[in-house]
Amino acid sequence: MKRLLITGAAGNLGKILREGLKGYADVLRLSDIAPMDPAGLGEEVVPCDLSDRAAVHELTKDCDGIIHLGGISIEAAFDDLLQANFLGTYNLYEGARKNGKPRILFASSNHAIGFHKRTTKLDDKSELRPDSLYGVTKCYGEALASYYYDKFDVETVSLRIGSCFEKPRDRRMLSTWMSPRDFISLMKAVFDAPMTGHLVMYGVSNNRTKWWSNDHADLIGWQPQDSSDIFREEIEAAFPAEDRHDPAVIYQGGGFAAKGHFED
Ligand code: NAI
Ligand code: 15L
Repeated sequence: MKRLLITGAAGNLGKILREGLKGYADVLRLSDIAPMDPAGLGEEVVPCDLSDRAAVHELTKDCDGIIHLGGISIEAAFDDLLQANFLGTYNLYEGARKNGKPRILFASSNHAIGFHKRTTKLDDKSELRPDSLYGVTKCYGEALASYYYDKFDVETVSLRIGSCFEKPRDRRMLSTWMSPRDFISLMKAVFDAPMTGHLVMYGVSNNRTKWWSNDHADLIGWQPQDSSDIFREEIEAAFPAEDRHDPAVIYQGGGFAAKGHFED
């Protein structure tokens, strides 16, 4: 891998990958609208607003792979999501199409399917049920990825990330957690795979309880190493037992699904 572009490089996951993918590509091209640390050895820092099509066209030149993390990562006003997530992701795909069609990792989210109940086990074929406008932007990104593969042969892994943090932050995350280490190994598997087509996957560690089947992850040979179980006692002691009538507990999307639930 000569040059790997990471959008959203100033964010939580971007910082994890900046460190974790050191040396994986000859050059990591790091991009964000927010300030980033200066480029180190084997790095290029290229500030860019994803909603600026001409700038994204330049940004996506000469890349062998793209990890698209950039955009708004929580629920937000439609007009803001429109610029960063809808327009930004379109610009990214157009840039990729016109600049040699590098494979893309699209950071989708569990909030694309967050209105499924926790008692339903999902896989890559499950119906999209977004739990927020933010989740709708992720459904759109997955649809765009599918379209750009079918029509233009741009490959994508659409990764429905659960909760990628140092450790789970509440009881829900005991099921949705993905360790940073598993995330890094997954990124390598995505770009090492001989082919992916458009593949939908779940970004989740090997937790004891989980709501998503990732059997098709075998297609790219990824095996998560970590499990939230080592945090279970600590989390269960810190957070009260869950109320099974609470929408945040009924639905996989948790607070994203519960917020504004059946309200005006
Ligand atoms: P984050 O909010 O920390 O990082 C997102 C980055 O995108 C920020 O640095 C922000 O400045 C940048 N950005 C926003 N608008 C932009 C624009 N118009 N142009 C250029 N850059 C822009 O989010 P995080 O946690 O690092 O997540 C990364 C991606 O993964 C996001 O797309 C998020 O939706 C997705 N994801 C993350 C999960 C997690 O557990 N951290 C779970 C599910 C999905
Ligand atoms: C997401 O999509 C968010 O980007 C992240 O901040 C977490 O809230 C995560 O989902 C989650 O569901 O835990």
